[in-house]
Amino acid sequence: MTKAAEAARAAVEREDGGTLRRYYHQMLLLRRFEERVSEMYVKAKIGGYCHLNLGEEASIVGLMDALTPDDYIFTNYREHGYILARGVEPGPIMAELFGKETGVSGGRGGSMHLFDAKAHFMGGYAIVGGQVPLAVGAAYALKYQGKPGVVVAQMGDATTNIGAFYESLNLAKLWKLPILFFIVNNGYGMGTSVEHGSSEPNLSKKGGAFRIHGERIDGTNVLAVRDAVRRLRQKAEEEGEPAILDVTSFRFRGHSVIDADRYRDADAVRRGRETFDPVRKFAAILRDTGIVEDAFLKETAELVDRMVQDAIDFANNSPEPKFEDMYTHMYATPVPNTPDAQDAIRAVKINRGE
Ligand SMILES: Cc1ncc(C[n+]2csc(CCOP(=O)(O)OP(=O)(O)O)c2C)c(N)n1
Ligand SMILES: [Mg+2]
Repeated sequence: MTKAAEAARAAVEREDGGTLRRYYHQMLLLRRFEERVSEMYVKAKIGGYCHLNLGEEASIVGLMDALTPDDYIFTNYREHGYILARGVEPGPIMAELFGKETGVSGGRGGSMHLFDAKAHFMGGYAIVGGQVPLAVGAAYALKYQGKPGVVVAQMGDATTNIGAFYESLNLAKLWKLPILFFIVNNGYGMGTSVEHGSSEPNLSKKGGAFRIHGERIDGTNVLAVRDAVRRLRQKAEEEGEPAILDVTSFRFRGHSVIDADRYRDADAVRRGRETFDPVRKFAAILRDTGIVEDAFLKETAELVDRMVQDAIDFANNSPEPKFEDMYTHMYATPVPNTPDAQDAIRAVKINRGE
């Protein structure tokens, strides 16, 4: 056994069994949800772009378990797992992907724009880096209003090459804001590897010029992620000390569900999936340490399958948004009788086959 594997096993043995079983259940829910989403996309139930969290389950569950209900989360467009792990019901999340009225964003946002204000889940942003300055603004608001909690700015590795990232780091440190920059380092920004896109491949160092502390964390180890987030979260909240977390993982599929992933060697991808599968690794360690038996793994799989099937049924049986509501939830004044608006309505009707 490697040193890392020994340490991982020892950490599991120190942990309470109920907590470990809960993490496994959540990680498997994320896994099955994304697998079925991929299937629903092929069946044309889901339109637009769609990005999956496959391979990132441990980093998501570890992060979310370390947060409190006061905390706020801003993410990129690869966010299905985050809102699920935040405890939002799978049905309205799936319904949002299906563009239905019952979706978390009323069917107006889709896969990249999941949102739930009550859960402090501030969404899904499609513009790379767009969420980062917004998260800094929210952290400023918490500090200004003297409220408890921290803000998490989740992003991908390639996002650390965007200018707004550095402006955000500067203000976060300068103003001593309660914020964590949670970088999901899945090795790629679309078809560009970290080594090709970033002059500093160790992303935890990218706050150096701003005197921001950074750490690299194994994103396939749920306990390692949770413990790092807990520790850094506390410093952010109590001392106004922001931090960068460079959380490594392996991207199981192409960038989005329609990416054929031709720029990666197929054998290397197969090997990567075997080596870095956080769900399988966790199941193996729980079984080897005697914390769970095969029956538990089987029951959990059945339970999760049912939950995701229920979410799909809910989404399928939900109504489409109504035409009369086309201009609700908008900042601009509705102008439903202009020729442009009538064209838009006709286009949607044609799409729906009406
Ligand atoms: C400002 C901007 N530039 C380019 C794009 C196109 N784009 C979408 S995702 C992406 C890659 C981002 O990769 P990363 O930050 O590593 O996140 P990941 O997809 O791996 O989660 C790019 C370039 C965009 N959406 N916004
Ligand atoms: Mg990436």
